[in-house]
Amino acid sequence: MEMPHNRVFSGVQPTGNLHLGNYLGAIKRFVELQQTHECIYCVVDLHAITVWQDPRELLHNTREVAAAYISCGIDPVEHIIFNQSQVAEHAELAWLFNCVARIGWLNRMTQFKEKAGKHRENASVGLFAYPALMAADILIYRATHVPVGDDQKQHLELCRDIAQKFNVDFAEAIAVRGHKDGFFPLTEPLIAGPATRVMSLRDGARKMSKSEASDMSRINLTDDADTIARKVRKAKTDPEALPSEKEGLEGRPEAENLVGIFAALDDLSVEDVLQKYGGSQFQVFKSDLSDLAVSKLGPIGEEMQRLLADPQGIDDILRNGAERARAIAAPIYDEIRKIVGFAH
Ligand code: AQP
Repeated sequence: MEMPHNRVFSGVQPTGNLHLGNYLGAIKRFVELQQTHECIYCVVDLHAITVWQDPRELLHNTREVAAAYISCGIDPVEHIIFNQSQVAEHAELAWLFNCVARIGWLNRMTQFKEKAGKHRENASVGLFAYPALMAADILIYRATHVPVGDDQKQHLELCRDIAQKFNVDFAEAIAVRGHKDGFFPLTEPLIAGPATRVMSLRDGARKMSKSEASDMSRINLTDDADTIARKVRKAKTDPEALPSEKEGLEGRPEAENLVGIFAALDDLSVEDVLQKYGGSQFQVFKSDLSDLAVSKLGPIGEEMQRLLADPQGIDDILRNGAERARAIAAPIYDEIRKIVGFAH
């Protein structure tokens, strides 16, 4: 069994309100990586239920993420799109990783602290164990690279810790079975570009997020042109003109966020954007940003609606993707059983 060299895995939760941050921080990068890597993109429904989901909405949201993947340019024939719960090996390996990961490691996860908030005792066990499932999602394919937004960096570090501990804990059995450099790769996070952390349009100190109560805080992939324009126009800014140099964005989180969004949408660097707009008032910049966002996101939203009109068609794509994902995961999990000493 060969260790893959360029296998990408990543996922998005079907929790509704897919937004510009999910697009620029994750899905747009997923699309680019198809040129150079073997890509497996998952709709992570097992992660979604770490917080209660209405079953009808979960099903719709799962199809919506799949539709977004395809509308943004992911090819479900050349690569793989599927939903996590259809490949049982994710959950099986997650259990094993629950026994490899240490409580102390999970206690340090800032996302759990933020999501559980003051009601920690009331949070689901799944929400706490989330990063072990995420490690299983990646390592059940022995994926080498994972494109994610900046908020997932800590979970990726934990994934590497779990892989390393497994490789050490079972070193002898791994070597006996002929794996020379450990069984799991130390997966590399791919976090790069001008929009790894897109911030709320209402507050430059908060991440743009699906669960934020105010819809004005984010641009949804399904927003129409008027809504996008209104949200950009109303985005919080400061009274100064835009600077010509990157350093001039320091201490101006809202300006920095909008410039980063512009750069990422137009495949430019922040420097390029500032060269063009340095000295301009926000009114001018926002008008161009709004046109740019509408021209990039409008066709995606329209294509999503078209695909969602045929839910059966999306389910077929997910089922086919799941079969192909399982064909990769099953032999890897068989090998893991042998390494660990499960009778088989
Ligand atoms: N604001 C963001 N900027 C850049 N990347 C982002 N991502 C999420 N928000 C931003 C990236 O999108 C991918 C999928 O995210 P997810 O669905 O797994 O969940 P999340 O990170 O919890 O997304 P939200 O929108 O922030 O949801 P809530 O409100 O539930 O917390 C990931 O690669 C993520 O980094």
